[in-house]
Amino acid sequence: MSKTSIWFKQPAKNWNEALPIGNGRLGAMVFGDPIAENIQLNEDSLWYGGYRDRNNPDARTNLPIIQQYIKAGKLEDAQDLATKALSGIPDTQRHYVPLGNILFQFPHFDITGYSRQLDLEKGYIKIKYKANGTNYSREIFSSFPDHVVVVRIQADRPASISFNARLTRDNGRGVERIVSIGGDSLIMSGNGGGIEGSNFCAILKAISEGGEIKTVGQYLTVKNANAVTLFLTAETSFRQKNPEGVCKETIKKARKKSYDELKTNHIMDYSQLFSRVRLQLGSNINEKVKLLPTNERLARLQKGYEDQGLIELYFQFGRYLLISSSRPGSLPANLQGIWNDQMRPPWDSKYTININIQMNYWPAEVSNLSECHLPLFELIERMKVNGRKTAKEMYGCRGFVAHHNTDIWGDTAPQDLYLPATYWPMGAAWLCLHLWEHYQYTQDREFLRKSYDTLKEAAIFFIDFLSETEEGEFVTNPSVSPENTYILPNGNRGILCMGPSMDNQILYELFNCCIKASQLLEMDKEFQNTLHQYKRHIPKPQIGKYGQIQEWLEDYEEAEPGHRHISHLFAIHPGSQITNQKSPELMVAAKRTLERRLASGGGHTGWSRAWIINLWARLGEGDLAYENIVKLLQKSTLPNLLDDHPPFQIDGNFGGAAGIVEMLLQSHEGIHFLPALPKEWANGKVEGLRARGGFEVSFEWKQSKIIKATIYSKAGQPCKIKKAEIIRIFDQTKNEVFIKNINAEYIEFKTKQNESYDLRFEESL
Ligand code: FUC
Repeated sequence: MSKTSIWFKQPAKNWNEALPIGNGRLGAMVFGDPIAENIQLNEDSLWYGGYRDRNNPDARTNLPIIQQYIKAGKLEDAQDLATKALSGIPDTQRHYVPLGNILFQFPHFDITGYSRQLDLEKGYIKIKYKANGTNYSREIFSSFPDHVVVVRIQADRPASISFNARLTRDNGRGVERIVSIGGDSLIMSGNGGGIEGSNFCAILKAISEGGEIKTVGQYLTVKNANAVTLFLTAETSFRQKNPEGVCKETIKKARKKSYDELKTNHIMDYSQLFSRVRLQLGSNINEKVKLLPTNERLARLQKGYEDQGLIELYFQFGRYLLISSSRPGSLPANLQGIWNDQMRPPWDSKYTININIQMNYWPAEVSNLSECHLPLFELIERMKVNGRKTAKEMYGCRGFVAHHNTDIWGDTAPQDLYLPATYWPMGAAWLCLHLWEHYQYTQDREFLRKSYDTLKEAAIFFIDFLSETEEGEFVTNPSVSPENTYILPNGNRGILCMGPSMDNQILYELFNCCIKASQLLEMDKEFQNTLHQYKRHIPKPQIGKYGQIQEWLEDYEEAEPGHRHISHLFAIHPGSQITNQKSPELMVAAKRTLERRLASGGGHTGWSRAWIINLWARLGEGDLAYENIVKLLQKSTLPNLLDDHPPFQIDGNFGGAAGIVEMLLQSHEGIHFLPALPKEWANGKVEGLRARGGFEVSFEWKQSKIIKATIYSKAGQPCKIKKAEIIRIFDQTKNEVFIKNINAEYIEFKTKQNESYDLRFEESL
């Protein structure tokens, strides 16, 4: 059993125990049943329906009336009119649908010695068992270089592999054709649904070594083979003019390669990404526990036992999931990554952008998977085109806007008729901060130059849209604090509002990064000045009557003090407007805010819990962050380690993985080692994390103190570090490097591109 693997002693009883594989685009959930194997398939671009212009034609004329109602406190009128005039028509975007299943029947009996493992180091599933006295194995992976899911079946006795397999999709829904080609392949083609839904095609081909292979009706039949390799590929008309032609070409190329060659290609490609980061938490991991199947380890932890190894595994699984669901050229990871078995999945398995999809990408840069971030940027570009139209037609504004959801088409018109979420104009603004984040970690100026217009257009929308309050502040109107409700002093409830704290905090970050980007690129001075002026008028975070960060412009009571969204702490994480250096009093208020949320039942969804981990990490509260990691695993994790909203939703996996890093390393104000180390992780080491400024960072700590670190400079930028005990820095030639004191808390040293630096701390000196 590989050290870093998720494994079971039984086949999956249901989807929540099945194991995911993916190459960014082609995904599968493998159940591993020795007799009735089910490989549930997804292709990331198979969605229901095509693009529709859903912009509400009555928005623009009614917007000033709604805004006036909100200013005058006529909330019911505002909410009633907004529901009619600001909703998209129809009110829902498109949903993601499954591709189908490969169903197998094996004539096996007397099954013993069963195991099923997902090897995270190599990115493939291995199933082993003994049946009818023969040892069987299956290996399954989804290859990024060869664009196929590969299933390899082997046995330790000749001529002992026989099975039937077929391709199916929800009792035939959307399937137009299943045909056999060449006696060893099946083609299933059809349509995702709706008038302009994408066409899809999937091909399953088998190659056997020895024995007989043929198709009968819609079945692929293998008899008495020594070994079998199956290939599955799929395409849709979202990407390809001729999905079937492309599938055939892909299979033709794949079948020219031996199984070993395909497997080596896959492992090389996958592990090149995965192996960049190593993590070891704590030094006294119980070796016996490490050998237990993952579901048993999880059950143990759920009963209250410690298992740092399981936390390491959870972290690496988050990275595995990102590599498997978001690769250059694929769509970004949606609410379920790419893994969905339902025709009408929860929240459409699309892109909720008032926290969820942003959270999916929190581990991308820090955990050294920067290229996995790229699909998100392609989606933003599609959203920009639609969002310009939404900005113009619904708001009469320049720039581009998106609300709290988008879909494969980059639809930007509001989703749902749900007041607490629908009329929130900040989706594009928040997403665009990811462009800046990517730049900060990579220092890729060319990327910044290309992305600048997108950032700028996101900001321009607000130059036109913001309303001035009587106090001279510039605020969004209408908006909401996702997805909370407030109580007015007279006891009435309100949802729509002006300038909720989260909006102000996002605007602060957006304007700041536009200013910084234009300075770096030495362009657009005039726009810089405009943004500077606007920034001054954006409301600052306020402390309310409970000592908390106010969620709204007024210090309203919250209808749900334990609400899962913690929008008003955006400025702590993922933003960095509030830090100990800048505003210690707001840090105290932020702690109070989180305590109140948690005391009232907050963190009850996986992603909410994951956000809390990141927030405690930024607040320097290692023990509290750790407590919430344990709760994430105890309350919001399925046996296959996928996040349980409930139901399955992947954001918590990604947010949880990012939170673990945030506890060990932060870089929003310069590199800070071990900013929130819990007592359970007194010793440990990590290799290959990334920090802003273009640095790759590895370090080791003992008795809760950092003892050594290596910083590799990818971009030759000066490196700022938070002071830690005594520090000395040596370059590659072992010469000591000059350290400049920036202030009482930070030091800085110059770096050369592609050189590494050894940092020595008290213990190691
Ligand atoms: C937001 C959250 C829900 C859920 C959905 C997909 O609306 O409030 O909890 O995660 O997105």
